Amino acid sequence: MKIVVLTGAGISAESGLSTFRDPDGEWMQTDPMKLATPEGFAADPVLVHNFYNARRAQLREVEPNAAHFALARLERALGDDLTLVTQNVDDLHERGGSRHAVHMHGELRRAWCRACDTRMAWDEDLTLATTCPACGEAGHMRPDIVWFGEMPYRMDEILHALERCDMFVAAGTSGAVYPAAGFVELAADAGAETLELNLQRSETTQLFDDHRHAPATENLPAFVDEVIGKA
Ligand code: BV8
Repeated sequence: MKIVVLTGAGISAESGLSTFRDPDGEWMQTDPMKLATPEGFAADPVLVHNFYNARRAQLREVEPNAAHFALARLERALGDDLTLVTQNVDDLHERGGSRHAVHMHGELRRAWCRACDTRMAWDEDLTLATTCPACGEAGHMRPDIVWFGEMPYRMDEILHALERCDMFVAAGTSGAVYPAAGFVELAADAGAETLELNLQRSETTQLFDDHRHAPATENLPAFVDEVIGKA
C-alpha cells in the first residue's frame, strides 16, 4: 500500500516547539508577513534573522517524540511505499530516524546564498555580515526557508506521489496554508483513502474520509501499529 503522510507543526508540539496558529503560536505573537515573506526580509533583515536564529538555537534544546519515531518505523516497514512530506522546518523527523522526509517549506539548518545561489547545511546564526563559504560574498545569506509567496520545494515529486497513493494522511496541520492544504483533495481525486490525525478539527477536516482527534504522540504510534499489522 502506497501512503503519503503530510506533517505540520502539531507533530513537533509535544517536543516543545511552538505551532503557528494555536493561541500561543508563532504567528499569534508577530505578523507572519513581517517574518516569513521576501518583502518582510527586505524591509527588516535583522528582525527576520533574529527570529530564525532563535528557532535554530531552540532546535538544540528539543528532542523527537513518539510521533516522529512512529513515522520512522513506518518508513522502515514500507520503504519506498511511504512518502513523508513535512511542512516543518525542524529536523525532528531526521533525528527520529526518518531518512527521506521531503521538507517542502525548507529547513532551519540550511542557508541559501542569494549571490551565488548555493544552498548549504548551516548550524550557526546568520547576520547581515555572514560571508558565504562558497563565493565569499557578505550580506547575501538568508535562511533556506520557503516564505509566503515563494514556491515550495520538490512539488513535482510530491504531486507524483499524491497521484499514485492508496492512502493520504495529514498529521498535526491546521490546513491553513496552500498548496499543502490542497493535497487531501488531490489524493482523494486520485482515489486514495484520506485520514486526518490532529488534536482538533482543522480547516479541512470535512474533506477527509476519516479523522481521529488526539495528541500526535498517541495518534501516530497507533496508526503505524495498524498499518504495519495489516502489511
Ligand atoms: C505558494 C515559513 C505558489 C516556515 C511558512 C489566498 C488563498 C489561498 C492561498 C493563498 C492566498 N493568498 C496566498 C496564498 C498562498 C499562500 C497561502 O497558503 N496563504 C494562506 C495563509 C492563505 N501560500 C504560499 O505562499 C506558499 N507558496 O503558494 O506558491 C504555488 C503555486 C502553485 C503550486 C504551488 C505553489 C508558500 C507557503 C510557505 C509558508 N511558510 N512559514 C517557517 O518559518 O517555519 S507558513 C507556516 O505554515 C509553516 O511553514 C507551517 O509549516 C505552515 C503550516 O502550518 P501548520 O504546520 O499547519 O501549523 P499550524 O500552527 O497552523 O497548525 C498546527 C496544528 O497542529 C493545529 O491544527 C493544532 O490543533 C495541531 N496540534 C497542536 N498540538 C498538537 C496538534 N496536533 C496533534 N498533536 C498535538 N500535540
